[in-house]
Amino acid sequence: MTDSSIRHNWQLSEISALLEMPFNDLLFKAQSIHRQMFNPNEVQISTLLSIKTGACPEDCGYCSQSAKHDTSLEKERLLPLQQVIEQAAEARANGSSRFCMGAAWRNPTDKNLDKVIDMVKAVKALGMETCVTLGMLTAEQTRRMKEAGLDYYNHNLDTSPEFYDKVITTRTYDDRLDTLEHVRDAGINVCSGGIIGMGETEKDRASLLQQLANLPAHPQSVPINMLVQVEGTPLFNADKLDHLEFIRTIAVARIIMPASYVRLSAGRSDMSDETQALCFFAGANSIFYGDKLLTTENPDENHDLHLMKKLGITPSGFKSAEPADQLAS
Ligand code: SAM
Ligand code: DTB
Ligand code: SF4
Repeated sequence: MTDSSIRHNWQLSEISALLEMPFNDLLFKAQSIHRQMFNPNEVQISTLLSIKTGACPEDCGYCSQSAKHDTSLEKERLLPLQQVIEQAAEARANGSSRFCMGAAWRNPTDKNLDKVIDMVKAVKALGMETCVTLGMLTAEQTRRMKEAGLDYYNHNLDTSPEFYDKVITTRTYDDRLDTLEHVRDAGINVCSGGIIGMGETEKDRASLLQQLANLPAHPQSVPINMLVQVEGTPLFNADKLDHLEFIRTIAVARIIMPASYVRLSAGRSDMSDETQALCFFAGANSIFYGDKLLTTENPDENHDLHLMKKLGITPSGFKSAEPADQLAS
């Protein structure tokens, strides 16, 4: 068996042992596998847009958009198609090749899905890849999304099955696994990961990674979010995460899902350049690009372009020629 073998039978003890390796050994292993599978100096970039913000009936303890939490978020109705097209065109002009649209729903109604399908078709017509995250989907709804040409569906497991009910009570872990099954069965690329820094233990992190790696197929994209603490949510003031633990989580995701894109996702605004550089070294090879995630901030584009330039990283999602080089030095 080579280091980069694709396995779906990871034991919790094996994953915990990886998480606990000496840091240098762990990063060396992750980087070695990364190099067997990917160009180590390329990072895929996507732009996010919240197409329907706030007033969500779910109670996810980290989320600014839950109607159950008293956050200062402005609620919005589903954006009109034209506005979505304009935002996607702007993202494309800034060099992004994938456009991800998120809605604060438990699940879309069929009527809402019709509207999202129009958005997917319009964004694809701009020559961009599409990704949406709309909550739970039925098998039939997933087939319709596939027909519309959707490239990726994002639906996170968020945390371990053991810690899950400390964070979310309005939908079950199995509900999430069911949606992932529909997405996989429909032939849409799966984007699924979780959040680190919610007060979970190292064992919970191992257990989340085990769930992801032991799915029938590894998600093509694995977003690892660092909790963005939002005032008014139950997880505001959760114990601050040691960023070295976050980097370790990225490294283990790289090792156990060697062919997947591992996305250094939410939380980059709270990370130093050095922390992000270590995440890339540990095998992260995709990011969200643009100064806003869904409702919270992300590093601005210039900062990211400078960082990539400093690290000699080429944004592989860029359509235009090497925007990192267009910067003044
Ligand atoms: N409502 C849909 C759902 O939950 O499936 C889609 C949108 S939801 C905001 C997408 C993912 O963003 C969540 O599953 C969670 O992993 C991540 N997320 C949301 N709020 C976050 C926060 N404050 N910090 C880090 N990640 C967050
Ligand atoms: C994912 O795993 N992270 C993105 C995307 N999938 C949709 C969302 C991060 C949201 C961070 C909090 C916010 O901006 O509301
Ligand atoms: Fe709603 Fe998604 Fe936020 Fe949960 S994470 S409250 S489902 S928008």
